[in-house]
Amino acid sequence: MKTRLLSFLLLCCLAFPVRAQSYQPTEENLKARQEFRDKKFGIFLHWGLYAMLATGEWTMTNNNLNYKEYAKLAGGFYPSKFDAAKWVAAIKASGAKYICFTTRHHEGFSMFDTKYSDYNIVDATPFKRDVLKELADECHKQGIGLHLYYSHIDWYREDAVWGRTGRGTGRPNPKGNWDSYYAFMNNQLTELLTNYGLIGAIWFDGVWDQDENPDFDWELDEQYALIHKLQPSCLVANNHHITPFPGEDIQIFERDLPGENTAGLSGQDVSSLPLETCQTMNGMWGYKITDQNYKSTRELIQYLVSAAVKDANLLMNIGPQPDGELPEVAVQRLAEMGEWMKTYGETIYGTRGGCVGPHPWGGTTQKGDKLYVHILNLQDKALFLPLADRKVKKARYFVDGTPVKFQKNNEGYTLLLNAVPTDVDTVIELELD
Ligand code: FHN
Repeated sequence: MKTRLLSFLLLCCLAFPVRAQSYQPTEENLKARQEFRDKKFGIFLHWGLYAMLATGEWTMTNNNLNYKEYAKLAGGFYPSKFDAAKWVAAIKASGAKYICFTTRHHEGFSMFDTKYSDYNIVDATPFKRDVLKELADECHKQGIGLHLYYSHIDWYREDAVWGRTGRGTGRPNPKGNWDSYYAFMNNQLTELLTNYGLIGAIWFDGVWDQDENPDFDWELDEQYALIHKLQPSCLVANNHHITPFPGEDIQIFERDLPGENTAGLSGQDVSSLPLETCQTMNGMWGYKITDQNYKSTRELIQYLVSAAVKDANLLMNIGPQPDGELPEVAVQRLAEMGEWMKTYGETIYGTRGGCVGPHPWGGTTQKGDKLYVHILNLQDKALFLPLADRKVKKARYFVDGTPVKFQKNNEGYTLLLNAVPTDVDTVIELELD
């Protein structure tokens, strides 16, 4: 496995120099990157036919479900309670600034109206509604960004080349027909970037499926160029779990903050691109009926803050139910996060990772001459900050402006707090010279 991964990485490195010279992001794209960094918080939605089986989005391959049998799920998909306005309002209430929606996950079912396959929510289900169109219209109406997840893998289509997953779904030809599948993907991407208004990002997933076949050419350059041609400000993201390829505009981490690798998917270096970490609110991406293991609001807020401290956005996932509603617990978490953001959003939105990096007690975010010290876990009333080369003019509790005393020595400043912090995040605002 290790050798295969190494050859895959080597191949990517060899490919870099050629591609590196050819991609020059446009002004619009560079501006969009900064706006993306300012947003800090997004909500990921994994929704597809798999919601009906309620065992997560990998059920088709995990249980080797035959592709023709699996497709019959579509005939019974009628998410009667789907209400895009309600989804968007609940998500907006959390303080999130964008939604990333799975237009087509590995199962191969298109959750939008597409001319290029009948296996889609309008043509193959009794519901017959383009949920993406409804969602897009609401996002634009309610003023929240829309990003689109798009899988490079397809466990349903016969022309999709087999990777290391989806081998037991009964498709006849492991070799597929790359030219046909590649044209299909690009046609769909053209639809997505033409029919749904302004799209903040295309979020690819699945390149890792060919990690046993390092010579595989996904022809990403051309695909990325197509996206940038159709919507120059649209950011290209690819969750391939390795160092970004040229043509990509942001770097993604899965289930780990940049520079950490507890989940085993994030050994890659942290690049200078805008960063985003995606994480589940419970344990699964797609709806899983038995997974009620939701992270607490405290954990979610602290994760969001920890991402901001590391200069990354958090893309927090929810798996909508088969009836079209967001799970009640998720909606509650969104509301509680939103309450916190109402007070503390100023210390998160529009900030960058601060000059005091991440520490076990928390870390800092920064905007102009304001340094926000986020104390997440400290069993002490004194907090040392290595700020030797900066001058602190003032320190105060962000929440109510109560002044905080501090002492200076050659190495930095020590904040002398009124009490041992117990809040989800005790924020001290420092005014720097
Ligand atoms: O296989 C997918 C998985 O289902 C999910 O979509 C996550 C989200 O980051 N990405 C893949 C695993 O890396």
